[in-house]
Amino acid sequence: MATIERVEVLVTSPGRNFVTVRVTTSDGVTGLGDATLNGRELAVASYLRDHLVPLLIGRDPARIEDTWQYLYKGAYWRRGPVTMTAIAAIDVALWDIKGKQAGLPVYQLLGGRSRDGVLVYCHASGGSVDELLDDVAAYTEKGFKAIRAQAAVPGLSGSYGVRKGTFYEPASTALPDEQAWSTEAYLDFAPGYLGKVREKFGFGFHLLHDVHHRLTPIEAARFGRSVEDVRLFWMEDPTPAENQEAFRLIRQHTTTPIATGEVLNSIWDVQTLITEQLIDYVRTTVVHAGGITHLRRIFDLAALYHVRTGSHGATDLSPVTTAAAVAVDISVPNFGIQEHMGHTPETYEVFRGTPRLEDGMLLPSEEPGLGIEYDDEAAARFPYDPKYLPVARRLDGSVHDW
Ligand code: CS2
Ligand code: MG
Repeated sequence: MATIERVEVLVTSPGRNFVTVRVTTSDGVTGLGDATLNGRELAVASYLRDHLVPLLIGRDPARIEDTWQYLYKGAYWRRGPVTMTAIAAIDVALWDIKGKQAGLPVYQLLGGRSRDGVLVYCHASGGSVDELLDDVAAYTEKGFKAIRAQAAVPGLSGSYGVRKGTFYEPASTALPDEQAWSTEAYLDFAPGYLGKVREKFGFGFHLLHDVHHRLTPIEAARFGRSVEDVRLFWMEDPTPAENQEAFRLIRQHTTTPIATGEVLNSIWDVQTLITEQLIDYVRTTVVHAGGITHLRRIFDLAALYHVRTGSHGATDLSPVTTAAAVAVDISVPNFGIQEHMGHTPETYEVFRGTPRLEDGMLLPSEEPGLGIEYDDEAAARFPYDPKYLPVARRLDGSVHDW
């Protein structure tokens, strides 16, 4: 029986910071898992190096479920982004190994294809409404069938999601960038530009918007109501989700579909949201919600309540996560949509073999496992570079949800 012989924690920064786990078995098979937690990367790297690696050497790599329970229950201190990202990386690496040992792509181990491709959405943004409209035009020409729209609110440095250059990278400064925010200015401005997108381009594609946790429940209810004619595919993270019950108030006032979950890490963090049907899309990911093993549990619960999947897929989730996400997305019955921002050319120098994008759909690799190779030589060229996510401050100077 093969055993786990080596577990490496690889840190590199090709275009941005990534932490990757590589598990190697005694018969020379390797598996990769993403362990990147934006702005807190080294906390996960240490959790892995100092606490999980010693527990894995000599174990049977084939016992994925048992290893998951061993790491989750054995920690005593359960849940949370650092723990669940570390467990996720090991879990995904073991699925990669099982696929390679079986000579099958991971999606075949998860029950095979339930659809021909994975519908994705891209990010259109603009420092002005005109810039946003140009960006939407560019993405529709590229064949995208679903587009997220974000524009800068005049006078506010803290508008979320507005790209500078080719890629949107929120963690770009050596210390948190403190950005000015006004909910009033946003609520007065955002519904207007979303309406303009529909005016110019019609309803022939899905339109999404990320509120990014910035509103109180009643403000979110008002926002949802103010964009009902825009027929958004979803409004995302309308209010912080620590208090799941808060979504009841939003639900009472608007039929705009709601998506949340990218910062949530376990089935317990979304249980009320799903069982009370307070959301329409759950955005938990393989990398931050305990890997393929736990994410499927979340999605199975969601399926019982007609909640669809809408996994997070920003640039700070590595191509290993893209491949694992596509393996889950193409097989689960209640798939909704997958976020896909893409990565920088440097990132693809290190991570080879990312799923193919065709006509607004991601297609899984047919290679055994996840089909991603990690280039150590390339990775060595990009040393870790500490970066922080911004902090939003209201006009009175107080800290606000970023
Ligand atoms: C966002 C992300 O893509 C999204 O939906 O919410 O840009 C998010 O802010 C970053 O991934 C945080 O690291
Ligand atoms: Mg988001």
